[in-house]
Parts: sequence; structure tokens; C-alpha cells
Amino acid sequence: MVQHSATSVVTIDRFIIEEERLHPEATGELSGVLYDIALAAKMIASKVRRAGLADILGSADLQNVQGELQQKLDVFANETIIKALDHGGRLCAMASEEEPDIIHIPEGFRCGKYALLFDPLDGSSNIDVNVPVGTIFSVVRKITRGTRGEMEDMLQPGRRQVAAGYVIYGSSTMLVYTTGQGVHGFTLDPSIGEFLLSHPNIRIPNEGRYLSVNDSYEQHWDDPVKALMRRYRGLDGERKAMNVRYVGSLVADFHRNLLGGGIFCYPPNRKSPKGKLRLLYEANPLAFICEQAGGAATDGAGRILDIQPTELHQRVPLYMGSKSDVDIARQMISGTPALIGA
Ligand code: FDP
Repeated sequence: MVQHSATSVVTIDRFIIEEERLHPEATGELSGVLYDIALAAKMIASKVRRAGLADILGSADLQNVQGELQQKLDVFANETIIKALDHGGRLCAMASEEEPDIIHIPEGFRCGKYALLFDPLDGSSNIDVNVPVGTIFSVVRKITRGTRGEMEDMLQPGRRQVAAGYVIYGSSTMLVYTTGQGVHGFTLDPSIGEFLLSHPNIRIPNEGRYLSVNDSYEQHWDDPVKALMRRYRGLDGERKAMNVRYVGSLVADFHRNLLGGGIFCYPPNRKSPKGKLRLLYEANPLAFICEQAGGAATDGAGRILDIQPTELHQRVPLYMGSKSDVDIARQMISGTPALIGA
């Protein structure tokens, strides 16, 4: 890992290029993908910042100069990412939580050796009440032989990711990512429009303080899940009680737990037997980050990153965060004792 002193000002572009230099075989294509994502993140951040103004700026803001109606933010975020990345010659295809099928690179643009999967605006039901939302992304290598990306390129287990990250549009905008060399966080300085390294080499505590779960599903949980939640709350006398914190915006809940230690749980319930969260756009990228920071992620049976996806919008139960807390989840839900992860 590149070392920087506490006082050096490191932009995300400088950091990406210094990481690339550690790999003499690198062609710069992955760096290009990351630059483009950082650019899209700045464009989305500037729009999110103005979200609450739509009502008072009224129709002027709701209609653009061509007279088109203003787009919803999640649609804007989706299109911004696609437009920022479809022409660079580094991607063979994309997949988005907002789109039913693979997004192909338009005719006339070169196809590259990576595929991008993303959730453009996670937690979007929170926008109207000014709660943080986020963007999540995952990059895998193309594995098929043709020029254009295919479904097989998208349906790879999470352990094959070469990069993953998220952007949180909170009290400040942060971009946190990994390329498998630790997890690094950058805060957007709006006065200069640059992401600056603010959280190098993030590590998640082994045991967590926070429990993030939507309790309103308790009546629909199976008994092992109910017992697990009692454990985390300190009600069975086996563990110190955790503090419950649930924003209901995955990126915000994950970010807090990553920095402070904790576990995010979205268990299956009788109404949603696979939970709610998407394997390819949410669970895989955040699980990769979590493991790189020293944490773990399971669906209750095995490691999230080992699941072979079968469809683009597959859902998966998720327990993710501090390693020892995630291991308790796996033990109590699957009934097996050994530790997961390396
Ligand atoms: P949202 O529906 O607002 O987009 O995956 C989507 C997500 O939010 C996550 O960000 C969040 O953690 C989860 O759903 C919240 O779901 P519940 O309301 O069922 O708890």
C-alpha cells in the first residue's frame, strides 16, 4: 500500500495512479473506470444536494430548458453513471439495479475488459426526508471471449471482484473503495470539487457496537433469527447488548458500522424468503469492502463472496460487519461452529 503522511493532500486521482504503479502489468483501464465513477459521483452529489430545493425553486427547476420534466433522482443517477462510463473503452457491459437487462456498450464505442454492476441510488425512499443515500458499485473482469459483454460476465461470484466501492451522500459526500489492497475513504471538498484521502486503510473492529436491523419484521422471522437478535441485544446473557441503529439506507448503515464496528442484518422472513437486498449490486460489493477491512459477510450459511449468482437481480439474506458478530450469525443460523473467512 502507498504510504502518505497525515498532512499530505492526496486527491483520489493521485491515489489511484499511485496504486496502479504498484502493479507494473496494469494497463490503466481499471484506473480509468474508477476516475469515471468518481466523476459520476460528483455529478450525482451536486444533484442530491439540491433535492430539497425542487419545491421552492418550483417549475423552473422541475422543467429544464428543453421543457422536459425533471427526472427523479434515481433515474438521474442511473443515467449519469451509464453516460460517464459507456464511452471510455474500458467496459464490455454494465448492469444496474434500475435496469431489467444488461446494458450494452453503444455501437461505435470500443468494448474493454471490465464489467460494471451498480446500484445508482440506494435508499432512494429516504430522499424526501433528507436522509443519506448512496451509490454502490462492483467491477469484475470480462471472462467471455467475444467483444461484447454477456450475462456470464455479470454472473460471477463476488470473490472475483477486482474493485468495489460506495459513495455516501451524507453530511459530506464520501467515496470509499477497495481494489483488494485495503479500504480507503475520500471526502469530497466541495470548494475545489475534489475527493481527498481522509480515511486511509479503514479497519472494522472485530466486535461491534451497533446492530442494524429492521425489527418490524420480527413476527415473520424464523426462530433461529429471533434467537440471534436476542443474542445481539444481550437478552440471552451470552453477549454484551449492542446499540440498535437503523437508518434504512444500506450505505449509511454500512458506513457507520464499518467505521464504528457493528453488524447489518437483513434476514429472510416469511414474506421475503430471500430477504430484500440484491446480491450483485449491494451484498457483493459491500461484502468485498467489509472483508478487506477485516470484517465478514454471510447469508447465514456461507460466505457471501462464494455464492454463484444465477440471475441479475437475485436477492440474498445478509449479515455483514464485524467478524466475530457475523460468525455468531452464521453459527446460530446454520448450526455450524467453525469460523468463516480467512
Ligand atoms: P430502499 O428501498 O429505500 O432503496 O435495498 C434498498 C433499501 O432501501 C436499502 O438501502 C435499505 O437498507 C433497505 O432497502 C431498507 O429496507 P426495509 O425498509 O425493508 O428495512
